[in-house]
Parts: sequence; C-alpha cells; structure tokens
Amino acid sequence: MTNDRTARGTGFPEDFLWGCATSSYQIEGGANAGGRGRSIWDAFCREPGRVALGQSGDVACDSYRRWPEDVRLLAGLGVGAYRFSVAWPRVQPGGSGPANQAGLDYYSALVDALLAEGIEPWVTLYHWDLPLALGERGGWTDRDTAYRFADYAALMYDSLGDRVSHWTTLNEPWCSAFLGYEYGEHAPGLHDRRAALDAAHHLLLGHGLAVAAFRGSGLHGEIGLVINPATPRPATRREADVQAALRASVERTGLWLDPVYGRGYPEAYLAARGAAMPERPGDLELIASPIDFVGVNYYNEEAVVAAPPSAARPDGYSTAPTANARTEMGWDVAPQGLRRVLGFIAERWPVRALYVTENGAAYPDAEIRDGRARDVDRIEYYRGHISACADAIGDGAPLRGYFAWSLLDNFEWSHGYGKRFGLVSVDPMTMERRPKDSYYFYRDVIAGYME
Ligand code: IFM
Repeated sequence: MTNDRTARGTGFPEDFLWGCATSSYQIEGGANAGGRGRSIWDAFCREPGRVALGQSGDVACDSYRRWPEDVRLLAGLGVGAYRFSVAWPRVQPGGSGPANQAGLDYYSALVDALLAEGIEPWVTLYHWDLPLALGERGGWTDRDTAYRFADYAALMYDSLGDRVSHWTTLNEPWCSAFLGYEYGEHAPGLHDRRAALDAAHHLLLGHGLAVAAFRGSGLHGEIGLVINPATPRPATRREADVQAALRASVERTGLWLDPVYGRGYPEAYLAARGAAMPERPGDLELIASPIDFVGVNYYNEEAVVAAPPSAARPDGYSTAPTANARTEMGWDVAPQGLRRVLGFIAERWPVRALYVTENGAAYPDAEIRDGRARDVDRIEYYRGHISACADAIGDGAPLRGYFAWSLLDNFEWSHGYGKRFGLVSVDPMTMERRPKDSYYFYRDVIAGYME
C-alpha cells in the first residue's frame, strides 16, 4: 500500500511499509477490566518459578487504558502501520460462544484512532494468550481448539473487517507448540514432544480454517502467517556443517511453510522423531488455503555444527559459540542473517510477499543524558538490520515492509520485565512513556534519512 509515510532516501522503494509491533499480553494489562477472561498466560505466571521475579502481564504497560498515548507515539514515529494482537479472552472470555462487546469496542476504538492518524492496523489474531477454558481442555493438543480459533477469527472479521485490511493468523507457531509443549518455557509449560507435534498440527489447522473463513467472508484485504524461521548458519566450511545447517533450515522452517504451500509435512523432520502428525483427511488442503504474505520475525542466527542425532537433538546438529556481539537475551547480533533468511525463504517457497514483522533488540538500560536514553547499541542493531533489508531487496526478495519490535518496553514472557526491547521506555511506577534515542533514529529512517 502506498501512503505518504514511506522512506525516500534510504534505498527502499517508495511504497515500502514501515511499522512497529506489540502484542496484547505484553502491553495491555487490564487483566480484569471490561469482562476479559483468563488466558493460559495468566495461569502460567502464577505458577512459582515460571516467570522471573514472579511477574505477570496483569498491568504490563497499561495500554488497555493508555492506548491513546501509544497511538500518539506511533504517529510521532511516522509509521505507516501498527501491528498489534487481539487478546482472544478479551473478546471471547471462555474461548467460545458469544462475543464480549466491551472487548470488541476496545479494539474498534483503537483501529479508528489509528486510521484517523493514517496508520494502517495490522491485526494478529493469536499471539499466545489462549483462553484458559480452552487450555484446560488440552489447549492446542485438542483438535477442537482449531475450530474454536476459526470461530473467534470470524467474529473479529465481522467486527473489524470493514476497517482492517491486513490480518495475520498466528504469531510464531513454533513458540506456541514447542516452547509451550516440549521445552516448558512458555504456557502451558509441558515437556512432551508428542503434545508439541499435536499442537503444531492443530495450530496449522486453525490457521487454515481461519484463512478459509476470511476468504469466505467476502472481505477485501490480505491475510498471512508470521513465523520465526530457523536461522542456523554453518559454524565452519566443513561440508558436514554446511549440510547440517541446510537440513536444519529446510526442515524446521519447512515444518510450517511446506504444508502452508501445499507440500505436506517434511518427511525427514517427522522421521527423525519417529512420529507422525495427527492429520485427518482434508486437513492438509485446509492448511494450504492460499495466503497473501509471510511474516518473518528475525532476531539472530545460530552457528551450528553437525552432531550425531540423539533423542535430545533429533536433527543432527548442535550449536557452536561465535565471536559475535550479543544482545541482553544472549542472542548473536547477525544482521546479514536477516538477508540470508529472507533470500532462503524467497528462493524455496512461492511467497507473494514477505514482511519483516518483528526485529529488534533487548539491551540493559542506557545512559540517560538530557532526559533521554542514549541507547546506542539498539540504534546500531537497527541500522545493521535495516541495511540488511535493503540488501535483501537488492537480491530480489519480495520484501514489502519492516516492523520494529517493539514500540514499548514490555512483558518479555518468562523473562518478565527485565529484558527491554522498546523504542520507548515505560516507567513501571507511573507508566510514563519516554522515547529513547532509537525512537528518533527510527523516525528518521522512516522519513528517509539513515545517517
Ligand atoms: O517479545 C517477543 C515476541 O512476543 C515474539 N517474538 C520475539 C519477541 C522477543 O523475544
């Protein structure tokens, strides 16, 4: 989409879309406001030892009440789009049945305010806050959750579809399935590989059903899936390491994009686990409902070396140390990895458009000078990654836009509030928002200047 908020002097096309992203549980708070139901994250945060310092998203950035301030901050940046997610338990407290009007009104007012500023709302339907009632019935391991998700999606199309023209179904289904059900780091916190594979299939089925419902709604607009693709790079030039990295990319990213593009599940991935997906006739056709774009969330690369497959490492590789700088998450800073993964996806799957739907970095709080956080590290991180996007476009990748993660310092899941990704800081006591230097850097990039 072309608007008057595209970069002019940074080597990006005129109609390149610049945006900023957040998610509901990470910023909204208002946990008991307006008839919101409970989510699996509300319950998980209350389990001892799950989240740093026992923190939760109960208050978060209080965007449930302070969203007009957030819209002003977005307008000040000059973004063309704001990517936010809907909290399913806010609009359908028990995960099924009638909508909660107060929840729908909240998102409707936000959408209207964004449009009034010329900012396109990009709505993510699922960024991990599953209604607890569904979680208690097995969550994504239960096939029925996929159908409930499609009903909820239809409800959102009805409510916002007259004003929203960009939708994404799931954010990073790898995290929902594997961090949630196999590695125990995210809600619901299980350690069960079989459950993770079931969850992966039902997430994809929910995605396919929601895409089909969108097409059936007669609405205009685009719909896509957001993934965090695997980003291994060979640690050495040894052929075994090169092959191990390639295999990891092909299989782990293919787990999502192969079925979405009608190729079924990667056999080698399932064979390595001695497992099959719980698919039923017709599922793969639904999962392959055509999408308009793929969103790529990219933060880092991992250097890998070939290693004998084992139960813990079925894919036959392990990670190796590098000399790269790291963010506060311990993640390697590897801007060219973004260029590589965009190229890899564009080459391998018939994607019509790619968007970087998240990219950003956590760093310890920066020195405050003249009342502003001088977050030089974050600026350098953005500079490198935004340049890598220009390189990817030069290579021919159909990259149409970029979303910074994140507008605000917010609730970073099991890390609590200790890891801060914001362009804007949020005072935990007063909720006062203060733009950091990176906010002004990104504003200038959007305006067409990258010094
Ligand atoms: O904060 C998360 C976000 O919710 C999903 N993608 C990665 C971000 C940083 O960890």
